[in-house]
Amino acid sequence: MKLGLGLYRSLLTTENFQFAKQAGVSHLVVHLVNYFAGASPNLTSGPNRLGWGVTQNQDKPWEYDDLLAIKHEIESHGLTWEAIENFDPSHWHDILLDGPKKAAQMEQIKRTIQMIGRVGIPIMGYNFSIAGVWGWTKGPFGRGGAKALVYDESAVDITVPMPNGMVWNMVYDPTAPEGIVAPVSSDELWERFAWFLQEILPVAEENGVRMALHPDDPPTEVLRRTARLVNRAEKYQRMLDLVPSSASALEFCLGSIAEMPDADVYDAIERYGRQGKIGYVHFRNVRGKVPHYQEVFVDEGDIDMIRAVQALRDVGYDGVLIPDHTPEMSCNAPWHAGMAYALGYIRAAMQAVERFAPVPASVPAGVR
Ligand SMILES: [Mn+2]
Repeated sequence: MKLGLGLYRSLLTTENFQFAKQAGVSHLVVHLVNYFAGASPNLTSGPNRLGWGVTQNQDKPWEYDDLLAIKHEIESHGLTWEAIENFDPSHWHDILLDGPKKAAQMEQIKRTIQMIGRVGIPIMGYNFSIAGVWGWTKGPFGRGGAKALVYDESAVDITVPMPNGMVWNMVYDPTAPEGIVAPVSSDELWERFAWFLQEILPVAEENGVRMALHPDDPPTEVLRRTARLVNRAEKYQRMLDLVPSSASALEFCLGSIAEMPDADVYDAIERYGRQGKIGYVHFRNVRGKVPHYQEVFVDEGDIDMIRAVQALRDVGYDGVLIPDHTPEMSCNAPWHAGMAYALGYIRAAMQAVERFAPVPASVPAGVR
């Protein structure tokens, strides 16, 4: 298994590459979307029109030269670029919303996947979600007053619709006419998703890119009047069976899976790990499930993270683990301190499991 770190575009600096290397990281996951650009983030629910900010990249797809320059920069620090995380809402809003630009956006997404393959980035992480990540509150709710996220449906009206021009909790069209995004049923959402998979997976296969799907965060049935896709661990199987492909994989978020009612994280690792379908792992712990849970430090919470690492090892998983949404610690570098804490923990867990846990006889060959 490999230790990774997720970096936002604004964090792609020499200092942060050094920070990663110093923490024992070998692989990076990069977010290219400029969250919060040009807007203050909406960290609580409510009728805020901006969500995570405005993205106006409709006619600005990612470019080969940019990605190649980032790759060279990453590699010059002795690191490997494992995955891109998330499409820009500007690039695929009408694929999610079944809008008029759907076909044109699909063609561009295909060119983007071809380009990602040419650059040599093995995984494209994505989240096929209309409402996106929304409904939580950030505050000093963590251990010792660490800033962490709480999701509590008794405190938030999750039926508040999205304004026109928004998808995935970002604004792609600030000039959209007044109005709201129409409700979307589960059947409609799965139809749109099936079409997307049928279109993209052959291109991904051909270009050596794996498409890794993040589950719903939060894993409610419906959010802002739109259905959720993978809000139960077994729906990952539905997705894999819908359009079978070697390029179809999971951005396996331990935290989101633990938040699902009735989910068993270790069973899910076993089930999807045995199929070789775990693309990379979001390593995060949580206390509680929908409708009320709290994000916590990796060493507390409902998931026995050592057991999770052992379960990953037992299915022969050899991919990347990255910390996810780590609580922020009180100091001059709250994000870095939280990440360093989680990275140290994950590294220790991997070393302990490799040193002390017996290797099962049944590790399937060729599974990563
Ligand atoms: Mn996650």
